[in-house]
Amino acid sequence: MNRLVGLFGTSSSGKTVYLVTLFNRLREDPGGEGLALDFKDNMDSYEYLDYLAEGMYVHKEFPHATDQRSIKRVSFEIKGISKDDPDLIETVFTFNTYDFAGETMYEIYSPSKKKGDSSEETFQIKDENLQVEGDESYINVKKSLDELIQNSSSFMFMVDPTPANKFSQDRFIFAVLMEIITVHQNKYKLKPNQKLKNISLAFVLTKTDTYRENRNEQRQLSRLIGLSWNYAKLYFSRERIGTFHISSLGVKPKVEKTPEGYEYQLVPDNINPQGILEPVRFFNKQFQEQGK
Ligand SMILES: Nc1nc2c(ncn2[C@@H]2O[C@H](COP(=O)(O)OP(=O)(O)OP(=O)(O)O)[C@@H](O)[C@H]2O)c(=O)[nH]1
Ligand SMILES: [Mg+2]
Repeated sequence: MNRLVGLFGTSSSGKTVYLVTLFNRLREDPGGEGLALDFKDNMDSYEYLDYLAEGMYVHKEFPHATDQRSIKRVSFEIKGISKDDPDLIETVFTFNTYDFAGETMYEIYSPSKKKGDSSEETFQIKDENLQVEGDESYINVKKSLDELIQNSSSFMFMVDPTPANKFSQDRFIFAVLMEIITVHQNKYKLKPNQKLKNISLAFVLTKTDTYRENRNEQRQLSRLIGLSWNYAKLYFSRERIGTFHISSLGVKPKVEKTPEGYEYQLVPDNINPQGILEPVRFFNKQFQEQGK
């Protein structure tokens, strides 16, 4: 079983901001939390996150909504450092994802899409990781996402507590779950009514700084993504489903208005992420158990 985690979430659910604050936290305090990042052969991921971190922490700018036509593979290893023996690197897993525009993912997996639509052509986009000219720098997004689903043994879903469209968010996550189930049932030749016992799922409620009430994650998930949540409980093993609430910022950002009346959020000066390491610890534990 590989140790790849695929990250999914609709547009604006907080994927990119999460990756940046996680990066910054573990970079500031390598090993202090018993966890460290290792970029190894993934220096482009390092540069990408470093660039976004500078934007957020120095220039106080949120990452732009990830460009629909761009695609960024973000890949790093997370190492667990043993508490008993700091010289020992205990466990390792690779966090491998594409920082995709949620919008693009949504269009691809939206089940309302008519069968027979050629998503093949619609989703040929430039791969910024590839430094070659011409046709070869274009990759098929649908194929990359399918590959991510095929190759990952675990999945993380970012759930926006204040989605632009609640129904769309649920439908999107549901569609991705269906894809995961189909792909893995085929891969391991399972019967259609068999659970996927080896796959771990983390449902992560983001932006919890924006509300006080209702910290009960399962109740929140039922309310926000009822269909997906029920489906997950049905097809995956209960011990392999983790639920979390996080705030990548830790404080509610102030809202300002441009002279034209357009509202935007200011990056707070005192970013103080809450709970962002919990999903990482969950995967670490899941992989350790699988490894036994
Ligand atoms: N209050 C609050 N807002 C947040 C938090 N994290 C992200 N946001 C807001 O949500 C917006 C979208 O976050 P992103 O991380 O860019 O979302 P994304 O999932 O990468 O979205 P796409 O790239 O469009 O798919 C940010 O610009 C912030 O305004 C958080 O912890 N708290
Ligand atoms: Mg993004």
